[in-house]
Amino acid sequence: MKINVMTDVLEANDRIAAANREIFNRNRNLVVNLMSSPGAGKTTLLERTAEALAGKAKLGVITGDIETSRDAERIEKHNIPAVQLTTGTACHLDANMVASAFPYLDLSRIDILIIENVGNLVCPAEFKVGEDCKVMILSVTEGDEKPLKYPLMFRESSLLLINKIDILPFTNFNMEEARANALKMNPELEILEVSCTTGQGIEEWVSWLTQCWQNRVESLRSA
Ligand SMILES: Nc1nc2c(ncn2[C@@H]2O[C@H](COP(=O)(O)OP(=O)(O)OP(=O)(O)O)[C@@H](O)[C@H]2O)c(=O)[nH]1
Ligand SMILES: [Mg+2]
Repeated sequence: MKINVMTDVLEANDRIAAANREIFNRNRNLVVNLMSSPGAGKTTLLERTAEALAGKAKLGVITGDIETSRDAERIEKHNIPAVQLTTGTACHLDANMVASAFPYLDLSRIDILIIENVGNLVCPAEFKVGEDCKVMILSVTEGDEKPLKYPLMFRESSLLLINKIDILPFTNFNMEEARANALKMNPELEILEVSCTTGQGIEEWVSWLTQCWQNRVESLRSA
């Protein structure tokens, strides 16, 4: 007898993700699963997003790390509710881990919930958590060939943010090559170039996000 453990694990995860989805629907949340390799700039993007959305939409964050609550503490400084999930050894968040944050967040008071996944370019893309969409960050220090080597995350994402463009001149990152490689993996992928340090491109990212939120509100209204 042959048991496909990975298929069973993903099916079990999908059932919990569907239950999360119902909770997000009831609370009218837009939910974004934010993924990247370690250090690409997820938390810094959330800090810039918190500043840009202040007074416009209510942001909430669930953030996953192997250890420490440093990321949640950084986000809370911007007066955003944030729950830190520490996974111990797990290299991604799954639907059950995300559900374990619900008792600590008032979802009814959140418009846009961003789930910062564990820094890892592979496993987070495999596990649905009940999100509306996946957004990923690739920073210019990681190499323009990464879409070819780690295709799944690029395939699963709706938007790619190419971050740290302020230091582009000091790297051998070829922007055209990176864009072409990413689109080869996913022709539908939207791409924005940003710098979370200088703020370049953040306005475009925030208008992408608020458009998604408006679409979500509209579709819930007509459901
Ligand atoms: N030069 C430059 N540095 C950046 C930019 N965005 C983030 N950083 C720096 O990159 C480092 C990592 O940023 P984080 O936001 O902690 O990255 P992260 O993806 O949340 O990291 P993990 O949660 O550990 O996976 C920090 O030192 C940031 O200041 C950027 O646009 N330009
Ligand atoms: Mg982080």
